Amino acid sequence: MKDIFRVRRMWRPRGELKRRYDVVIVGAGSHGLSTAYYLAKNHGITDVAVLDKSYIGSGAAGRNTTIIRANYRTPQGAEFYSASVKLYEGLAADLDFNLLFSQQGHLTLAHSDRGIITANERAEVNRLLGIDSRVIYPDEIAKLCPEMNLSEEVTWPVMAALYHPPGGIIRHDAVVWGYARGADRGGVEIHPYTEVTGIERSNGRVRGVQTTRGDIECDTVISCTAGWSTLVADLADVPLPITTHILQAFVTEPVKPFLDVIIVSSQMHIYVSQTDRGEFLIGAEIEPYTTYKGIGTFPFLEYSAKHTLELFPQLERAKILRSWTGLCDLSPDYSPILGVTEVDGFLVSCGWGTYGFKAAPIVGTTLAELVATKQTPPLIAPFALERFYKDELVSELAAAAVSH
Ligand code: PYC
Repeated sequence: MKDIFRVRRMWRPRGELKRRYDVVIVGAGSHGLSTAYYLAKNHGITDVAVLDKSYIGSGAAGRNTTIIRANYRTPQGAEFYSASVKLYEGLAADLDFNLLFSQQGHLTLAHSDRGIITANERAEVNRLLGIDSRVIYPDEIAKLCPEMNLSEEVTWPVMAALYHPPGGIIRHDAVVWGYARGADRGGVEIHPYTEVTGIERSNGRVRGVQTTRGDIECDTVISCTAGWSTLVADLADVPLPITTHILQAFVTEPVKPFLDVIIVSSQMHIYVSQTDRGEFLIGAEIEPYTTYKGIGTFPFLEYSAKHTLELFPQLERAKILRSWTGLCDLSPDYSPILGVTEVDGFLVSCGWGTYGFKAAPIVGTTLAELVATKQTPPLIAPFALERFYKDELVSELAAAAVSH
């Protein structure tokens, strides 16, 4: 065949499943694929299969709102997400893949005295860790975002904001495809449409998994399944303190670019950014009820649009193009659960709520290190499952982009 007709594939087509791998990763989203990528790249561990019950990036990775930031409230959270932002900054070069990362800055609005106190607390924690965050007031906010309505004639006038310059947005599908391509080139096998239906154990340790395409032996199983994490952990009889909720978001039709910062208001339960295609991407808090049903609701569209219009009345005539929901697995302290469980060889990355996508690179590097060295890296030690038994919670409630 002539070369011009030979299309270079992003990754190899799914082949036969082997009967044994060193590591099986459940979930071909941003966490599963980044873990596979760093296992191969950083540790030379390539006898790895990534399994997914659906297509690559079909879960939370394909349904998020692409915000990357490190302005968390706890020192443990801020340090962890800061390491992730740094990895994201070099990721396009590392993967040799354009990820359209735009570090345009992130503003968390404060509309009350209490909001200003929380913003100051977060800024203090961030700055002590070398993270660029500070509280700014309406004159500076107006310079950063002249199009936003800063008048007093709104329900919640803007009094201040936590400004985090390194915050940004990135193309979520590019991140997933870049990691998938990198993992594939490193020798990892990716098997979409291969559902894990059981986790085999004996003497308290993992021996393999059952799948819809046959049984596999392995030494390590890593669950990176976001909203389905409790169901997968149940297969290993590991109870997780997690509830699953949906998060909804929508985009408008594309309009001329005029917003080049990310705007978040916990008080108004919205976050707003403008994508590289010109769409306004708008989301809200997670729904308070637990469900696995990805059905969008009209009340969500109505209140998010209403609140956004208070800040950006010029969007009054913009049409909603599409909306979506994603599953969020929520832990009691709003921090993730990462690392080992009581079943030897069964590791988890879960409990991310709405924070998961922004952690993908640091989850991948730290979990890969844990598998390779059998030692929990200090950066993720605070997020161990056992903290719920020892009452050592890491409360990130105040750092949710919107209350969740
Ligand atoms: O934590 O930045 C965030 C976020 C944005 C949307 C959902 N969570």
